[in-house]
Amino acid sequence: MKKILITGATGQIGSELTPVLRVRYGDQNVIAAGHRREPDSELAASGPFCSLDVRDAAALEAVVTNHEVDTIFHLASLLSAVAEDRPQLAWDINANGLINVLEIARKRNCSVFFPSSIGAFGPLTPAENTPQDTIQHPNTMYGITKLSGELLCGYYHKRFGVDTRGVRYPGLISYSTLPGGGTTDYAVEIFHAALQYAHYDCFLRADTRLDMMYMPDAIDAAIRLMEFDGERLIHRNGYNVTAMSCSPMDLAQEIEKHIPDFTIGYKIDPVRQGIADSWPRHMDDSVARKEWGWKPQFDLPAMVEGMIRHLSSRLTAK
Ligand code: AKB
Repeated sequence: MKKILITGATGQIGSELTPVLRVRYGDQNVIAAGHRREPDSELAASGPFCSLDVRDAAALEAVVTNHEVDTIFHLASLLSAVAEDRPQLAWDINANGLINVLEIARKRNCSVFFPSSIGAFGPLTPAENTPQDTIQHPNTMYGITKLSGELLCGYYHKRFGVDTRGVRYPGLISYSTLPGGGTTDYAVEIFHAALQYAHYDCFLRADTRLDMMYMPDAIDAAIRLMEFDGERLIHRNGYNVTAMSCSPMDLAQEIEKHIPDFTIGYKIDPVRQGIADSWPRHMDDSVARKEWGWKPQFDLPAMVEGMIRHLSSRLTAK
């Protein structure tokens, strides 16, 4: 990786991956691209930033060519709940955007990182210890675009030799950027509400257990996989990766250890509950551990401690 383009750089993963890659590869060698959302001042000031809609193949090609990009972290995507609300738009951004990225990667010999998701699984998937290779059959538009993405990345590698790689992320938890329109967003919102109001009304049932991961581990997974010797990768795309499996009730109990008067209530959103019920409860990520050394650093108590510490200092500084 010498010249890196990050699409969706202003989003939940991009806004944390960009600074880490800039430290590692040099500010000028990491081009952050975002659509509509204004970059925060740090992101725009610390290196090149461009406004880019991944559905615009010509604009994408111009950025890749002008900056001599050799690696693309393609993070631009609609999340599950918003994709269910606007399925045609989700297909356009998530699937057509990815095809544009893969095509330019084919032409310009770029490596591509594509984040799939637990959303690529569906109600027929074994929910406990979900194997790496298993029945998927997602029943949401988000899941359909993520599964198609895994397959397209595999196809471009086999057919055209494009160096595609990717993981299936669980719900991601971070203190610096709020997610937007996901089913696992509750796991971030709960911290903001706990620190500001000591109460949170959760849109998923108390016992809805899903895989989760603290953002530093998610960033580490992306970089570790992209820096790994490609010759030694067998699966390449759609690696199961997880760090913990917890429900809203588990998370609330852990938060209570830091904020004793914290309370949680439940106001179920049937759409997001339906999506969550179709996802695995806990993935088996042993293939990623074996093939490229994936190993998360943060379990539930360590993540909760980090979130409360960082978020409270941010809220106090405001
Ligand atoms: C979402 O909830 O849509 C995402 C995901 C699990 O892919 N966070």
